[in-house]
Amino acid sequence: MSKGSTASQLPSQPHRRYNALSDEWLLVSAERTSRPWLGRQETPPPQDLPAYDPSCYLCPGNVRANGERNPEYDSTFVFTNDFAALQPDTPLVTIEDGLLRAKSERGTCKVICFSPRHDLSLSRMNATQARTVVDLWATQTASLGEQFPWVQVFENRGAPMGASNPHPHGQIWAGDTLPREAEKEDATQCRHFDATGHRLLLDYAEQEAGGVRDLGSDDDWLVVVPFWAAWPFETMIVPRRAVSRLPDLDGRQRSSLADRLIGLLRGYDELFEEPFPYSMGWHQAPFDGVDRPYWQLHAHFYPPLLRATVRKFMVGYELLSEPQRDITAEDAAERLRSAIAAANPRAADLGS
Ligand code: H2U
Ligand code: ZN
Repeated sequence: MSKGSTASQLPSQPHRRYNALSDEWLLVSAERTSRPWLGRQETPPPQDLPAYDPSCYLCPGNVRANGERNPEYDSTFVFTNDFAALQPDTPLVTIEDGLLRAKSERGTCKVICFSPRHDLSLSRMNATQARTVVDLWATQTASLGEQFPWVQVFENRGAPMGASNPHPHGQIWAGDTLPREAEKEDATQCRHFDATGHRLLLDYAEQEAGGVRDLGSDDDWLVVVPFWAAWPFETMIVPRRAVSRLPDLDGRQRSSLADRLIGLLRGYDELFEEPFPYSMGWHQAPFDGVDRPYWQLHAHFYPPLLRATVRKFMVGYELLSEPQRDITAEDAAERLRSAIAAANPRAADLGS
């Protein structure tokens, strides 16, 4: 079967798709975007940020909410979140009372500043600067993985995704237990490996590369709108060789990741001609000492916008039944490919 034929067989009428990574189904009902919208309008974020903002709690030399002063850092800067959701010394308590079960959780939360420049979002970085962020993700993962089984690297960008500040930054939360999303992906990847001897996401990359949802993959990385995407412009980045965790990436993979990343993010910013909000993050094999040959590193990007000023609300049906999307993954991929080409004019593909 040729690449893309699966998509062309799909009905334009409502249908459901299977998410092989989360073992969940979602509803695809395209053509709903033309319906009238009198609801909430998103306000475009400010475009002209200063290189330094005296009121920003992440800029070098400024004072944070807890009274501590940031160093005059000139590359990246990491600190323990002043309002951490997880603490390393939480007393261990377990409650088992019939159906009421609870258990304390230990961990830590870091804030990671990508650059001293208040205005230098990942999408505006050059490849060398973006590579610095990739290396930061990897070194922080390695050190937190020595202490905690689960390391969650992520970035919230833009007010619609709850980012508190436009200064380029992400977070890392590390904890003692595999959280819900990790458990789902652990189970599906394990099952696929047991059944086929292959990593699920490497088989998936093989099936998607060069196809209708491909956004400009190279030899090292698949960049794709997943077949099962739930958010309108959701994407995934997956290494095309077996890699379990960020610190395992070699120099070449890191540099090409930096290229793919900025290419994709520039495309996102181009799509609605404004800084594009998203939550992104890396899923990587747990650091719990268990042999998990089936685990493949990958990043998810979950942008909330359907149109420039209209966000996709995951509400009634989505909360109560299952996620539903309004444009097909193939349409989203086509629009993103055009935006990526327009934003990276000298590149034949992503970010080069
Ligand atoms: P978000 O923009 O993704 O919310 O991340 C910013 C984090 O920075 C947030 O979790 C922390 C908040 O708790 N923070 C500090 O640790 N110190 C501060 O002075 C303000 C914000
Ligand atoms: Zn700042």
